[in-house]
Amino acid sequence: MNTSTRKQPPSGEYKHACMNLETKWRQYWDKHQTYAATIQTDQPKYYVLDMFPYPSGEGLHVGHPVGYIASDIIARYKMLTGYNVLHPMGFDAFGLPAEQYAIQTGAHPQATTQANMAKYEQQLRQMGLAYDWSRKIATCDSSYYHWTQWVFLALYNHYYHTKRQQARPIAELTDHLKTHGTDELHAATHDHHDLTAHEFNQLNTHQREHVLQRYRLAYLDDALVNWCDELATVLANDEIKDGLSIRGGHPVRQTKLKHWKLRVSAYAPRLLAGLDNLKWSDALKRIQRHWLGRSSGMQVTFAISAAQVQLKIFTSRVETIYGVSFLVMAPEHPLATELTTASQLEDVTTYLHQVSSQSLKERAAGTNIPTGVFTGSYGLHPLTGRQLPIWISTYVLMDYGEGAIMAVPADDERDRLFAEQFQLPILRHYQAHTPLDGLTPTQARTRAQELLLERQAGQPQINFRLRDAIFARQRYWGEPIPIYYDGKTPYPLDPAHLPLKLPPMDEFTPADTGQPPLASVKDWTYQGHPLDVTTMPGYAGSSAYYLRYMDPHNPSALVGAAAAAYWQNVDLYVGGAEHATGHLIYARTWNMFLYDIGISQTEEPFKQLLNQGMMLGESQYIYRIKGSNTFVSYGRHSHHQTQRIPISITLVDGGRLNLNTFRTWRPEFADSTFICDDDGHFRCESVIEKMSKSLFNTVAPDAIIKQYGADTLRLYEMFLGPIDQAKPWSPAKITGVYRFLGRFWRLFHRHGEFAVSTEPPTHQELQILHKTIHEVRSNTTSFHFNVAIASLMRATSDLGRLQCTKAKILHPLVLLIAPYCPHLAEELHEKLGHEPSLFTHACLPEADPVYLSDPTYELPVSVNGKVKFKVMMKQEATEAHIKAEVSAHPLFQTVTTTSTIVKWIIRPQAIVNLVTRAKEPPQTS
Ligand code: ANZ
Repeated sequence: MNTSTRKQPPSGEYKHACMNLETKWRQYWDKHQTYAATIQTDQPKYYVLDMFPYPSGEGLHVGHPVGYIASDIIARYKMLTGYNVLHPMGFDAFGLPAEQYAIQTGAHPQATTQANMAKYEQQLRQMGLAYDWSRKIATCDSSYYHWTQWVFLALYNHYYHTKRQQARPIAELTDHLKTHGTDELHAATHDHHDLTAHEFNQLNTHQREHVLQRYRLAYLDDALVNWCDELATVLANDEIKDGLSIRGGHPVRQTKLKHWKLRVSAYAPRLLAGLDNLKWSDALKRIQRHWLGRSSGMQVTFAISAAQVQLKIFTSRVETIYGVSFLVMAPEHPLATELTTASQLEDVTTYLHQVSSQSLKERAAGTNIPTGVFTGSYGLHPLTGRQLPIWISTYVLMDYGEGAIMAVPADDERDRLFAEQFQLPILRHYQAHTPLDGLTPTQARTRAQELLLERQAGQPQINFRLRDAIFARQRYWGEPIPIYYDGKTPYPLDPAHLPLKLPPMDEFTPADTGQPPLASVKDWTYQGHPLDVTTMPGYAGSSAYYLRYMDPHNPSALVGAAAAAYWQNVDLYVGGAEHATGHLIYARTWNMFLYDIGISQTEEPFKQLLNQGMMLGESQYIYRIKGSNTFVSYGRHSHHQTQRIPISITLVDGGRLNLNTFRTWRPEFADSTFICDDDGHFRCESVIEKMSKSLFNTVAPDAIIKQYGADTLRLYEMFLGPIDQAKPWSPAKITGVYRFLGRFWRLFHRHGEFAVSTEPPTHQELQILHKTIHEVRSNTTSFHFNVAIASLMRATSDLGRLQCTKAKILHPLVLLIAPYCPHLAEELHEKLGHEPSLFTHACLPEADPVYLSDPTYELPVSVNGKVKFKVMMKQEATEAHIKAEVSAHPLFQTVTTTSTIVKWIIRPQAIVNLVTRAKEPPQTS
């Protein structure tokens, strides 16, 4: 290494320059709208999108930008490789936290959300992310939720045609009902009832609407929901864990409520098939497939001995049909009361009452010790005619299959437990003495299907586990639902009257009655009719936002035809893996629907998806003796007598607690006492885990940017490790990255002055450059950002060692680092005499294969162990070639004039050693 460079302070010059140049370039980009995207039909488009954040009060921590920096690198890389890039950002601004916060503090969600968005935007801007801020959207702006409401109305006005596998206008369905009734009706429904055309035509408007609700893609349904008293809202299954709300940990119970639902289940087959063509990770596809839960089996009909009705069940194991010994219905099954006999009425009523007040948790617990009640009725086995008692139990779920099962205790664990609990028969050898005797399970399945089909007691059925999604929240801070009521019958608003604006309110603590806040708004009416009082759930605003970004200011459409035709869909979507199910299922469903009705141009919204790994923090815990204010140093504590408390990482230095600062951290710790180690120190327990405000282990990016600049933060976050893996934040390593940028900067400077030459580069310099171009390009497009950075680092040291100051090498290097460190790159690009912005005018260099694989190598030739000269050799040279080449070398002659070669030792690719003996001086006679 060049010693004069080494003597300089680690990053002196860059350190002085970086703050000013970063501000300068951010201002430049803003002023010149460098990242504003416009339709360029002669240029290929690239749409790169971040999952937009919910702007929480805490602001961003260093974990959040991992994804934003990754997508930014790709966006900039695409700009430099000829694409017209759309890279927008906005805010998912409706939601419960702002409302909860408002209830606690009195600060209005509108005000806190605005303030939080401003803070987020400022934080994002200072990272130098190439967003087209002119396209910013916030889901809580009425100009945006206008279109969320519009999609809702469109869903309301369509049904799903199961044969065409497409959404169709509800008017077509009405026509069909008027002329054919439900005959030959191929419409997805949650509640099928046969109806003749005559019957339908006899219905009044209200009754007809009641029928249509069974088919609309957005419909009202009276169904079981997870209700949380504390949050006064319905929660989705993925918002609950172990019977408690994930947010806040409040108890959740099941209750019946009429609310809006979206018929996402209708799209399940397409959601499944579509996965095959997406560039998503296998892990993510697996999660989605599991969530969709395709199950193929049979619907089997059991006649009821004493009633006119039949009981339908779903089984995926029809080959076990001879082992059926009883039937079980879910407590909510519509036939539950009908099938209950007089003598069982009391027991059944008690049971149904008991389970209706159970929480989900209690219900889940019931699967270990099953509960249930006999209805008194019997079903007839379609193949054996055997009488099968019909039971009711919570282990059968209403919203799967038919809400009823055939129990095969010999083959199904839950059925066995139930049979044992209630002493029901267990038919052990179900295959013996039946038409399935001696068949393999697959053959038995086919045979059982045939038998049931012959007797018209069964038909093949494909079930998806995916449920229709609840689309309502009993809360204030969300999009109002554009529906009004005439009596109990819902009617849609005229789309021309959208947006239906959220009325200003100051007091929205949920009433004990469970009535949503909007119920207490005076004049919450539409043309004299009361409006719906629920608001849309969190996922509403995020389900089509990628389309709105394409045309964010369009006053008359969600997205105009030209914009949708040009931008198509998202080429790369970057975000957290926690959205693997909810958001990605809803957004795909909305997009498929919008595709069906001609708004979206492609069936899938997100072609490629990158899940960034989580940034882990280092939390600190201390141990308090239970019921006291005395703390015990880590290691001296006993687990059962102490309580583990997370504390702020700012109170700890080198694993030791700063006792005085700790006492002032929280009023309740003011008079704490400490049992320290023998050396007088109080030790804390350090744990690497998720970075989160509640663990006080978050690190904000602001201070780091202030100290080192945004380019260092960007580079550091990408250099920490593979993008898709979780990694701990380790600030000690920032200085290494910072020093690298100092070295990079010094390639262009001598004694603090910009100094670059126009000399032509050497072969070796070109080799370094082109190898780096190749590595940075391929590792950037494959998201191996850390590897690409390592290549840039290697090139920097190699060129530094060669004291290369040549523009022909250094300018391409600037372009290579530009996606990663855009500020630094813009500055050097300008200093090299090029027009800014490099993201508008420059092109990423391409690797010239000539310099990539070096076809020749230098082979040292030694004489008696001492290297005398080197020959250029072809990689594939054989020993014979080598001998010939070496012998032809001019210096070989000097060897042979004075000595005789005794031995050739040839090691291709390594060395040639000549063993020689001095020549006898010529005999003079
Ligand atoms: C008989 C049988 C025998 C079953 C056996 C399983 C094993 P997958 O495959 O996940 O779709 N089932 C059907 N509807 C249900 C409901 N609403 N609540 C609870 N369980 C229900 O699961 C289908 C199987 O789950 C069905 O096949 C049914 O039990 C049960 F050895 O029928 B099986």
